[in-house]
Amino acid sequence: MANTPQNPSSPPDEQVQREAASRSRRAFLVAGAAALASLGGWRWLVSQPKEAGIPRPLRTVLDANGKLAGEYFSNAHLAPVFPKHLVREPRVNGKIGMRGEFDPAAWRLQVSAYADPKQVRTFSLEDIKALPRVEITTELKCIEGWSVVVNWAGARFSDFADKYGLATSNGAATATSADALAPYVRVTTPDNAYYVGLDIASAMHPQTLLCYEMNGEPLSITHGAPLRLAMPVKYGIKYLKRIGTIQFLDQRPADYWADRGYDWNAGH
Ligand SMILES: Nc1nc2c(c(=O)[nH]1)N[C@H]1C(S)=C(S)[C@@H](COP(=O)(O)O)O[C@H]1N2
Ligand SMILES: [Mo]
Repeated sequence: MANTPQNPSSPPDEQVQREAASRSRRAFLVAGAAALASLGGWRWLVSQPKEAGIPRPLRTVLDANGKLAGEYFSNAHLAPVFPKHLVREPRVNGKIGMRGEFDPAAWRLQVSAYADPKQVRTFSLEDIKALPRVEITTELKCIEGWSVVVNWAGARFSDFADKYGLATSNGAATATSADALAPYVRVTTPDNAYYVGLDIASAMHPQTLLCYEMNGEPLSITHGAPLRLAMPVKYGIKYLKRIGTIQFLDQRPADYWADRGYDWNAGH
């Protein structure tokens, strides 16, 4: 992990300006969404009907065989999926945290679990690939106003967290009560220059993937190899490329674009 941070405080101006311009175009939408957003995420989750003491969506997401997921999540809760023939190659759109030397072969994912935040656990790409492979064809929507249908393949974030007991306060694979789960997740590039904050419900959403393939090919370096996020219920700003670290946290983490004025949730 010998990455040289490349001026993390000075992101590419051009992209900042483009994203900022889209922000003002979208300002009226965001204002309207803010009221909804304040009811969203964790608070929405804990207000859900309980099953065995766990808010039902979480119980569902954490269910090992995944069978309940399709029953509980209606289409309204899932981002729409598309036929595979509609996929296109997305443009490479954002290089923050992706400058400098990088050796994917030497890459390791560094995780701070909720139960043991001081200890850093490392995972290889093989560990991620050993989890059930999930494919999904959804729309990647950028706040700049474009969208493209992309086929993603990888492991469910929830399968990863569940298998290694990363999200629970006692390190168990599955939460036994809602407050045993970390409320937030922080994901960063290896150099920490790009970072996203996620509420646990979005991170554990069944469509949130740790991706290693895009449109049937191994992920390219510019699209985030060896591992990136895809979360179809969010805008592209949350699809962090080149994941270096994942932390499960009590406090709402900072988010690169939220720090620059954009809606922290960035859902759609
Ligand atoms: N590390 C990193 N990840 C990132 C970005 C970035 O600047 N750096 N930009 C985001 C934005 S704004 C978008 S729209 C998507 C675009 O993904 P793509 O480049 O694979 O098309 O990546 C996201 N992930
Ligand atoms: Mo974007």
